[in-house]
Amino acid sequence: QAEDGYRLWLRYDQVDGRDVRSGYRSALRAVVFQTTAGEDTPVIASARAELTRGLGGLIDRDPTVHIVAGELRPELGADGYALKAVTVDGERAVRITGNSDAGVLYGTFALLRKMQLGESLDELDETSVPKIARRLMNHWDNLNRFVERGYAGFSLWEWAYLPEVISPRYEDYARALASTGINGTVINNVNANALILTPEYLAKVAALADVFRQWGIRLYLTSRFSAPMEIGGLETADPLDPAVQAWWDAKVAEIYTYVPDFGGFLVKANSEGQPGPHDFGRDHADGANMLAAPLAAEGRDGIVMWRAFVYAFEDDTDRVKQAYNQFVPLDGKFLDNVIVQIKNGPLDFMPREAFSPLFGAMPHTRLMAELQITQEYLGGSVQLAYLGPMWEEVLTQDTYAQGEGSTIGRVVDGTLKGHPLSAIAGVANTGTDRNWTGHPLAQSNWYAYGRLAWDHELTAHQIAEEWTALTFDAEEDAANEIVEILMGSRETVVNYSMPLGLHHIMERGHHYGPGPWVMGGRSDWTSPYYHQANEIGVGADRGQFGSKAINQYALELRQQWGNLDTVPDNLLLWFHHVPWDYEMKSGRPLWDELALRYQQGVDEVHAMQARWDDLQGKIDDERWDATRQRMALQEKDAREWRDACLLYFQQFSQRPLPEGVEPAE
Ligand code: GCW
Repeated sequence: QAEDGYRLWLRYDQVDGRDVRSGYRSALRAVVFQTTAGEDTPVIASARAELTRGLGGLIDRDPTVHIVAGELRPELGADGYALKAVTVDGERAVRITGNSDAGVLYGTFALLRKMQLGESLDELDETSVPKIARRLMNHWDNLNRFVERGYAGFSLWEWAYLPEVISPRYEDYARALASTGINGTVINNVNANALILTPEYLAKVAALADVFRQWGIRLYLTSRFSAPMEIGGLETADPLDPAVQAWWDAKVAEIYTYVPDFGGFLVKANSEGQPGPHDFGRDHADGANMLAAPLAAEGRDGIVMWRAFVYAFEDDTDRVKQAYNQFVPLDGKFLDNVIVQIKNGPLDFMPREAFSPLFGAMPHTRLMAELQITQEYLGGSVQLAYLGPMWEEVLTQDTYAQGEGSTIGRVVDGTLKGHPLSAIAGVANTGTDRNWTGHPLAQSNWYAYGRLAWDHELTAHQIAEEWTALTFDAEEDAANEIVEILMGSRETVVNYSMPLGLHHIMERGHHYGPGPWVMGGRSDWTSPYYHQANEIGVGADRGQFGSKAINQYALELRQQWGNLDTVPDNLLLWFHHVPWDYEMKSGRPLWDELALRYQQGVDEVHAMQARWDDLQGKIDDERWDATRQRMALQEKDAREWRDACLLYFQQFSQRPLPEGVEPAE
């Protein structure tokens, strides 16, 4: 039973129902893998192994696999696939076509997924092409195996044993990624350690890359900007110094001798104490281009993902404005193989924030989104927050950069500006926990990220349904119930922690519980900087009389969000400082509304617990009980959030709790 968690969504238990089983058996006498090369490659071998594993479990069949060459199908692009019911030697078969072996691999997983979902194969004829070219995981894993903001055990990478000892888990990890279409992984923390670029570590890195490659996954590394000084013996890391450029050129060439299909670098520079080009009087483009040049030399197709998560304490402009201020003047200055990696919000992965205005502001630069799968600000791996709805909200958000319909999804997939290089990143929630993610239901976030990276137009609901069906043996009613619980869970966390656009009011350091009060140290790491509560009201004024952050958005949004009458409740306190007695859309004064939202969050956790209790016996006991226990802790946490925040803000509002809100214990 413990394996239920380990197997993730790749369970392949026997298909229920004799009819369905026999239908599948007769439709799948053989499988044809068709690529332009028609070769049996290591990736094709993985696809075949997965098919054997999957069909063995689902219908107890080891099909004959034919590998054939076919015409290029331009509409499938590099990684897309087509599934089609065909006849081979008079027998029914399914043909999986891709231009590349990776396409066939993704098609194989798609076929197995359809069968796990009980879909018919009879008239099978469909294609699917990923909208984004580089679909990446980001691991904030340190070389000592501590995972920054990781809540599911230690890093999966066993540095001390590599390269000789290869944990079987590396392959299971790679299979899980490939099953959703992920094709790249950055294995180390953006708060980088230069040691990973030394030969000793590169040999270990190469061993991991060898495993991942068989599943169509390219390996990427973070690079510490000051590496030439730390491991190269140079006196400077100035990007315009020829000796520094030469050092990186040689280093990149060396990396390719270890990892011939190396994907490139991810860089956090001049942010939160990390070194960067500003240390040498240069800008982000100087730094990124220096690293990008050798990655594009000699036929290589490596890229630099340069993070826009930058802010400095010394800069006294509103923190949410700083990235835009630093990057927009550099638009057009980055080399073609540089892509700027932007967190969905301008602050930092809050339960809800306005989107980063950079998405609508750098037309001549390739831009990618960084989403956070790990729940740094949404309860670690204790609290349930299915993030599909949050990412759907982000990806469908209109930037109006080119008029209506300029969604973040279209910025990121490159179609808005016709940029050929497109990418997306998700900060991993995986670790050595037996079930990979700690909270059994947090696997849904890993899955949802992968599915959205492939197709950002899938809905969060659709993905939740899929994941639930793949993950649990539940009857329809119970499965629907799980989907509903998942779907509401993120908004519940918003309600009991940071409703109405409140943000960054969590406890410092661990970021887990409430901490709206003053804590010593840097003001930009303390909550009053963000909520600005006083006797008059609460919220950050980012309008024309405040920090003017709103001016970083398109006119349509400036008008909508800048106006108290039209700003949605859920971003109210993100953009406005609002009097405690301000009459909300509900007709209630702000203070009452705020208190009731906190209460609503707690009530929703209670309702969720009751619904979960009813699922006892309808899914396996182990995962049911593990989730039940976490919900008990979440309930305590939710009350703590409500009580701490309301007691704190009440000092300013000086108003009684409205009816229906339970007083603090
Ligand atoms: O959210 C903050 C986190 C840091 C993280 C940083 C970043 C990796 O608290 O732990 O560092 O963001 O994204 O660089």
